[in-house]
Amino acid sequence: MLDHRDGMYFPTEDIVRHAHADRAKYDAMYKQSIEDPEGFWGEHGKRIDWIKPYTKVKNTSFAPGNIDIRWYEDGTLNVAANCVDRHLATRGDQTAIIWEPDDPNAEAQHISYNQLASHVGKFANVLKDMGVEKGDRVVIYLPMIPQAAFAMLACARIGAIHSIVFAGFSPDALAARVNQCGAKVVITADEAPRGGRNTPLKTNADKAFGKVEGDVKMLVVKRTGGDVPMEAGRDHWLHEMEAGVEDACPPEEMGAEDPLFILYTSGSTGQPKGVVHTSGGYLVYASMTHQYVFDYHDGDIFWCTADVGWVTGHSYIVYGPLANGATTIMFEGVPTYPDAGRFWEVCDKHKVNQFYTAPTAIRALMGKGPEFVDKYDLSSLKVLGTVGEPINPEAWDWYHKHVGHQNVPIVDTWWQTETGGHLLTSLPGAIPTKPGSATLPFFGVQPVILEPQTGEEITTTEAEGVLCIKDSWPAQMRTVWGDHERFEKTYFADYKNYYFSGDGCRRDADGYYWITGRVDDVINVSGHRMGTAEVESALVAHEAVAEAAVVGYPHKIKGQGIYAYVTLMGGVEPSDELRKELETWVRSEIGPIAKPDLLQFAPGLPKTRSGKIMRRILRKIAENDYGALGDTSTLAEPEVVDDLIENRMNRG
Ligand code: 6R9
Repeated sequence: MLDHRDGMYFPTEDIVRHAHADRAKYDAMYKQSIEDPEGFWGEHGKRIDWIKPYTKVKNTSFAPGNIDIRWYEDGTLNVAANCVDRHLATRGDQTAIIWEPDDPNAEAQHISYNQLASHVGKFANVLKDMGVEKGDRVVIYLPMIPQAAFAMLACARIGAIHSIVFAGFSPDALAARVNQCGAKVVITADEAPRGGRNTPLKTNADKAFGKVEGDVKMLVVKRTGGDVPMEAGRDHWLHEMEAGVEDACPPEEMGAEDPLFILYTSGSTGQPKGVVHTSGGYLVYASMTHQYVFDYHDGDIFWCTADVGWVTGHSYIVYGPLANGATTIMFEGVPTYPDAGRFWEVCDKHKVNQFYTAPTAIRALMGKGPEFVDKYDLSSLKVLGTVGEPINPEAWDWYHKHVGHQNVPIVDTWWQTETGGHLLTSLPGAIPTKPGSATLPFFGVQPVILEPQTGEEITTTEAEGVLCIKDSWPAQMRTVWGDHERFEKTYFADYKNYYFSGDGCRRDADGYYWITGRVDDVINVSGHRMGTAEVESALVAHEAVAEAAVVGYPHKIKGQGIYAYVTLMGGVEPSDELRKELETWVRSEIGPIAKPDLLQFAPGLPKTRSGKIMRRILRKIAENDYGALGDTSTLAEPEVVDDLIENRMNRG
C-alpha cells in the first residue's frame, strides 16, 4: 500500500528500488538538465540511433522576432528505423503491438517487431508507388487499427510528413486539413467499428474529396469488408497495392530538424493550426518521458487508451513506446462497450503493466459502479497515468482505490500538442503525488508563473498566474505549418521571451504545480481541445443564425461542456426542431465532439458599447452562477442579461 500522509502519496520502498529514478537521482538529473542543458541533452540524445551523430545540441531562441528552435541540428536519423529496425537483432520476435479490436469476441492480434518491419516496409513502398516523396504530406484518417501505426512509420521511413485527422472529424474538417497541408495522399478505411457501430469512413472521405483541391489520391484499408465505392484512378485498396510489393524499403536519411508530423489543434482564434514536430528532438524526448514517467522496463505491457488522432496517441502509443522497444497496446473500442468493464477486462487479459487514460473516462466509468472493475484481476498494474485535464479528487480516489488497489502510483501528466511530450509530471519512484497536481517539471523543463497582467515572473514559491516555460525542450513544436508568424503570435507575443501555454496555474508551498484550466477561449471537452471560435463560426455559417457565442461550463463527465448562445436572423422563430438542426449542423461541420451540450436562443448578446461580447457574463450564466455577474454597467443593453438568465439552460 502506498504510504499516505500530509495529503501526499509516497511510493513504497519496493517501487523506489525498481524505478529508473529515485528522488536523489531525479534531483541530480534535474539540476544538471537546467545548469547544463547542452551536456544533459547531448548525453541523453544518444538514447536513439543516429546515422550521422550530432555535434551541436541546442540552438534555440525565444527572442521577439526571432523564434527559432533547433535541437541536434546537424545530426541525421530515421525515426522509423529507430522504432523498428534497431530492435530486430535483439527482440525481433517480441510483440511490438497488441491490437485489441472493438468486438471483445474477436481475437486480439500480436504483431512482433519482425512483422512490424515487414508491414512498415511494404506500406512505405506502396506510398512510394503512389508518388509520395520525402517532404510530401500524407493525411491519415484511420480508426485505431494497426495500419494507423504502419502508416505513420511508413511515412517516417520515406521522409513524408504525416498529418493524422481524428476519425471522428467530419468530412468538412477533413477537407480543410487536407487542403491546408497540401496532402498528396489520404489514407482511410472502408469503415470504422467503434462501440459496436460502424462509422462510414470511406464515405466521409468521399464527401471531403468534394472540397479537396488538386490531384489527391486515396489509399483505403479494408477493415470491415463493407461495400464502398472506389473511384477509378483516384482510390486504391491497400491490400491490392501491397500484393507483390517488397518488404524491404531502405530508410531515408533525415535531418534532425526535418518535420516528422503536422497535427492540427484548436486555438482561441480562427481555424485550427498545424502544429509541426520534427524528428530528432521529438523522438529523444518522447522515448525518454515514456521510459521515466511510466517507469517502463523491458518486457512490460504498456497501454495508452488515447486515439492516434491526438498527440497522446502519437507520443505514447507509437513513437515513445516503439523507440523504447516496448509492447504497446492499440485499442479500437470505447470504454463502455460492451459494458463499463471493458478497460479492466483488457488490462486483465493482456496483463497490462502501465495504464494511461483521461479523467473523463475515469469519471464515466466511476458513474457505472465498482462492480465493473472489481471483478477483474488488475494485479499486473504498476503505474497508472492521467492526461488531458485536471483530475478531480473523487475520480483520483476511485482510480487509486478500484484500479490501483492503493498500491499503484498515479502519474498526472500535464502537456500539450505543442509540447510533444510530458512537461509537468511525477515520476513513480521519485516524486510523491498529491491528487489533482501534476507535481514537478520533467528534466530540462523550467516552468514559471507570471502575473497575467504585467507579465512579471512571480518568484515566490507560492504563486498563481499563467504558466509559461522559460527555455526550450527537445520536443517543443517548431512552427505552425505555413505560418511562422502565427506561431510567434500565439505562443511568444503575450509574454516576451517565454513560451506561453495558455493555461492558468498555481504553485503551492512545496513547489507543486496545479493546473487551473485554460485562460484563453479554448474549452476542454472530455480532454479534447475545442476553440470556442471554431464552434461559433460553424454556427453562424447556418442560414438561420445571426450571431453566436460559445463558452464552457462545468460538466460532470466531460469536465467541460459546450454552451452556445444563438441569436437568430430576423423572421426566424426559435424551436426545438431548429435547436436539433443546429446541433446536427455543428456535428457535420466539425464533428460529434463539437456538438453543443446546451444551446440557448437569445434575443441578443451582452455587449459593451464598443461591441465586444462580454463572455464573462455568458460564462457565469452558463455556470448557473448568475447571482454574481459583477460589473454590468458597461453593457450597451443591460436588459438582455435578464432574458438570458430567465431562459438559461443549465439549472444544475
Ligand atoms: C496532451 C494533451 C492540452 C491542454 C492543456 C491543458 C489540458 C492536459 C493536463 C491538462 C491539467 C493535466 N491538460 N493535461 N490539464 N492536468 N494533466 O492533452 O494535449 O489536446 O493539446 O491539450 O489540456 O489545458 O493546455 P492537448
